[in-house]
Amino acid sequence: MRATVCLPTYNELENLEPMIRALTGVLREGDRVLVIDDASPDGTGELADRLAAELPFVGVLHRAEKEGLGPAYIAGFRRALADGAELVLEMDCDFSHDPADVPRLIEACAAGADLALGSRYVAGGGTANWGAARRFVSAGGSFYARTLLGVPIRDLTGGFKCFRREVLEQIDLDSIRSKGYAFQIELTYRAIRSGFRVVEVPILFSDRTEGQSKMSRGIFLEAVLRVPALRLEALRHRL
Ligand SMILES: Nc1nc2c(ncn2[C@@H]2O[C@H](COP(=O)(O)OP(=O)(O)O)[C@@H](O)[C@H]2O)c(=O)[nH]1
Ligand SMILES: [Mg+2]
Repeated sequence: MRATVCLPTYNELENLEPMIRALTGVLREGDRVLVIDDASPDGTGELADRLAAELPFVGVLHRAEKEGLGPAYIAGFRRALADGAELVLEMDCDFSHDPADVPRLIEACAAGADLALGSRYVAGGGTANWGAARRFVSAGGSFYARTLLGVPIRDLTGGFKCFRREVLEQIDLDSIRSKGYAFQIELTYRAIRSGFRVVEVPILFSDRTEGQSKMSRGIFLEAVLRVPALRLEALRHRL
């Protein structure tokens, strides 16, 4: 199954080239990388174009402005599907997600999963160098979402995933408004509600060492509010 790794970037100048080089070592014949850059002021988009000119398996989608992770991924998914990808991956470009784990996500889908989630909160998974407070907030967020939505997924906010193309074809991507962590929760929830088989694959998540996080209070609040809204929407559908 041919896979496309979608790599959203905003000011990842230090990380992009090492990431593409690392992916070169793990991807198979026919797999692709799609960089989705929202006009990064630091020149990440131009670097992506140079890498794409050198490496035939790399493509670049340039977007006019920074709109958040959700819209960037949706644009990337559409491009990957149009290009014929059978598997579509999501991955951060800051090395929080280990490129060496990509084959394990692909294998989970090859073994029958419709959506494989890189998971910090199943046996064998975890976070490197996180203090107790941060672990509590992140695990608490997944607990909150899992409980309100009534789904058995331990890590709902992670952004390291592998979808079979059928999942993205089935979900109405136009209707997704979430931009930050809520986007991750919403996609997984919709996949489960559509009857797809979702599995969690343990991963070790590390903090970025280069560049800056784009996490904000707004992204956090969006997730807190979107979760009950998603549940209400699902209940209304059932009536
Ligand atoms: N294209 C695009 N990429 C983004 C945007 N916001 C974040 N990213 C990228 O998404 C990935 C995860 O973002 P990051 O800031 O590390 O989020 P965090 O891991 O939650 O702190 C990184 O590769 C970012 O460059 C955005 O608005 N547009
Ligand atoms: Mg990050």
